[in-house]
Amino acid sequence: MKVYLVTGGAGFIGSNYIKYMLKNYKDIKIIILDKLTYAGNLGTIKDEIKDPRVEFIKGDIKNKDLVNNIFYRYNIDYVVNFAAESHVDRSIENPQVFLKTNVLGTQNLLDVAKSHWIIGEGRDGYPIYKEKVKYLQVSTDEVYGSLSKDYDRAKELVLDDQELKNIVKDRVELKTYGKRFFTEDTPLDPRSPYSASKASADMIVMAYAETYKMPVNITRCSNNYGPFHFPEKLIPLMIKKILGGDKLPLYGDGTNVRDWLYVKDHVKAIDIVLNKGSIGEIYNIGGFNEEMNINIVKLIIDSISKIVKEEVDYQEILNTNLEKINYDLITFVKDRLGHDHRYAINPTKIATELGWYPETNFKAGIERTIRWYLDNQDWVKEIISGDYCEYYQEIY
Ligand code: NAD
Ligand code: TDX
Repeated sequence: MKVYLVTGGAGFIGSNYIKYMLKNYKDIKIIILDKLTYAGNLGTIKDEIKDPRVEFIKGDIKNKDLVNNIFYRYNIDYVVNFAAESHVDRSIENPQVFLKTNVLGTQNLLDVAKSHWIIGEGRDGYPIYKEKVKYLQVSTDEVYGSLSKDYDRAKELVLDDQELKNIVKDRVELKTYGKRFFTEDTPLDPRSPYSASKASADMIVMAYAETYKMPVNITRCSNNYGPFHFPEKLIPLMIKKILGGDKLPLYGDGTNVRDWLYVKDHVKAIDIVLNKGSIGEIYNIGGFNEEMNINIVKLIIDSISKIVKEEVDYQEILNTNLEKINYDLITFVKDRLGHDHRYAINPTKIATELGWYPETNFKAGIERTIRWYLDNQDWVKEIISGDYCEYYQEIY
């Protein structure tokens, strides 16, 4: 039986990963380590923590003694590190906690895992590790920096339409805003304190792979959306504000582009990389599903109006009149400092080497997500109490 240490498991993607794993594997043990910051919520994993296959431990990934005790007690085979400060706007306000958690936390996990997994020393002087152990760092496309119309660097792949189609094989619709994409070889060029902290963490992971030959993988995924997404991020924030009849703040002119992937497609990819990924390799994860922020917000407005018009029970949730849910709610506000223009992932490597493909069409995924938020208003109310409210009072 494999024992997984899943850090940040009470957050958005970590919780979706745990749900996926419990559904798809019978004989596993999952130890969740989460500090329960403003972004972590036990309500998100309330059923999972009752499962006999799961142990929940509240704590910090930077705490060496705690992580050491977890390794002694549970004999961990896999570490999947989701724990992070994850919101770009917060990193602009307060960078230090990003460096502490994202960089030093990662280094602490690597150090403890290394000390428990080494079983000897080879003739070449490098450590020998227990068989079938692995550390997986969950990273982001933001480490590659920003793509824009005048952006021209040699290592980004240029793909034509047929090549794009060969990769997604008609499973989902394609939407791109340029021919240039990040590959695993694109040089790191982070531009926000958040992405700089994630890039630093990636470099530390690769340093442990090179220096100590530690068995690691890094995954770099594009923007996720789906259930349990904290309502400070674009999609859940807009859903929440529309239901409340509030103005919808779009940064700058709303033309920045993100590549969106349904969270369930992401967690499946992580499972595949952990099982099949070659040691020491980095895998980009994304779905060729780019969209401008303004179009996303319009799509959410249209979808909510349609669903609520057709299913009258949902009208009780609204704090506004149905007729007021329209594009007039959109308000252009001051741009994010250093706002990256476009992210676009090329997932050829994970598709061709490991057989992973995006499966969820964007419109269907957005509708599913909206319905989830409509059906889970108690979760939204619970998670937005506390620190989150104070932060938003300061900003808006
Ligand atoms: P999230 O903010 O929803 O969750 C982060 C979780 O980590 C929370 O449960 C929080 O309590 C926990 N945490 C924070 N600091 C901790 C610490 N010091 N010790 C222990 N636990 C701590 O984030 P998310 O959106 O689920 O992102 C998970 C990971 O995926 C992050 O590493 C992020 O960089 C990466 N990522 C996110 C996206 C995205 O679109 N959300 C895309 C690509 C990569
Ligand atoms: O109110 C808003 N208005 C707005 O125009 C918010 C919150 C965002 N935006 C814009 C900024 C971005 O161009 O929408 C886009 C998406 O913003 P976020 O949801 O904050 O995501 P992003 O900054 O792209 O980062 C996300 O994807 C990559 C995650 O938060 C990261 O953790 C992940 O690594």
